[in-house]
Amino acid sequence: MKEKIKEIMELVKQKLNSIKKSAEGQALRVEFLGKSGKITELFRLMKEVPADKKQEVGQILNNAKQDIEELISNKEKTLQEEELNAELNSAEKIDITLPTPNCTGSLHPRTIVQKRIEDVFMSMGFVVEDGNEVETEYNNFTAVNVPENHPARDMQDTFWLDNGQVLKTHTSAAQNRILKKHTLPIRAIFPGRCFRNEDLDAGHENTFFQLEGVIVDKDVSVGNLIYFMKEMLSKIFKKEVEVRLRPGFFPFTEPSFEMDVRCPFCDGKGCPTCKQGGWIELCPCGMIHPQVLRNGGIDPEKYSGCAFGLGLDRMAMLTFGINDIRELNSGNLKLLKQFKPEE
Ligand code: FA5
Repeated sequence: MKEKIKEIMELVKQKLNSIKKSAEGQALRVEFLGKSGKITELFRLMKEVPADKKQEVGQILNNAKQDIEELISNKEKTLQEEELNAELNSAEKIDITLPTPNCTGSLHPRTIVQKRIEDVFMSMGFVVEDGNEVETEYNNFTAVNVPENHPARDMQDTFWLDNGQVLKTHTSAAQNRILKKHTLPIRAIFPGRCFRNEDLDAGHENTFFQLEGVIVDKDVSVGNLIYFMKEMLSKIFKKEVEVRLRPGFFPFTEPSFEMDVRCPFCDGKGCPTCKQGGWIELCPCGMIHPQVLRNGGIDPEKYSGCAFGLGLDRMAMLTFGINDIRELNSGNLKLLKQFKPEE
């Protein structure tokens, strides 16, 4: 047996001397140590070794196995280093300092607008929060005063999961969590992806984005709401803007409004963007309903709040003159990469 092992070790060394690539090491491992390898075969012969020699022979075989593994691994390591050096010195070098020719990515127009709006609100002391895309029925509907069987649920038909949760239909779904999470007073905005089972057209997608804001403090009034919205819009459109409120309806605000902005593109004279009407319908909003405050653990006798839900796609379309919302989700790079953050 000892002779046999000596022969095998010689063979291993010879074969190792002749290999030129690190990948060839594995074939040798199989040849000598694999299931039908030469050393494995010897282990099978152990049953023929007399009992008093078994321990000694077993030890020799195990040592041989370890030595072969070590020889192969060392050779592989040496060859790998040589291969790496050869690659680094080859003519095929990649110069990572070279500028990439016209293939850098760009921000999506909606992301550009979202970042701009976030910056303005952060400068006014708002925190930016995140919301879930999959929500509980409670957060999406019940917590914001839309109980089961309320007709307002029909206005926001959505996609239900087997476990009873929903793809959130509006960013208002995060209101309850945010009211509970923050200590008063609260100034928070929370952008997010929303989903509705909609008939699609140039203004409606089944997947779209909103940016919601809530302000809760002592004596918050409609005046605060108008102030913050005017500030934000003036900074976004880079000019003083005029807004107006029309009555609206949402179960989670009382009173509820639709906020319009005097068309910043024609100063209200009438143009294709405002469909000649001089005003652009922009943002539903209102004073947070006392029950919604109560659901969020806030005493409506002591505190009041206002909230708004801006359509981010709509803002992006207005800002960049895109006239069909479906372009925003189209993945049409020719269109999408035209827009720059500093525009
Ligand atoms: C709401 O979703 C309310 N949660 C907004 C709100 C928040 C009101 C806080 C009061 C207080 P509404 O369904 O109108 O409201 O949607 C708000 C905005 O989201 C719309 O003005 C529109 O810009 C955008 N939006 C709604 N549905 C779609 C859609 N299918 N595709 C694209 N944008 C949409």
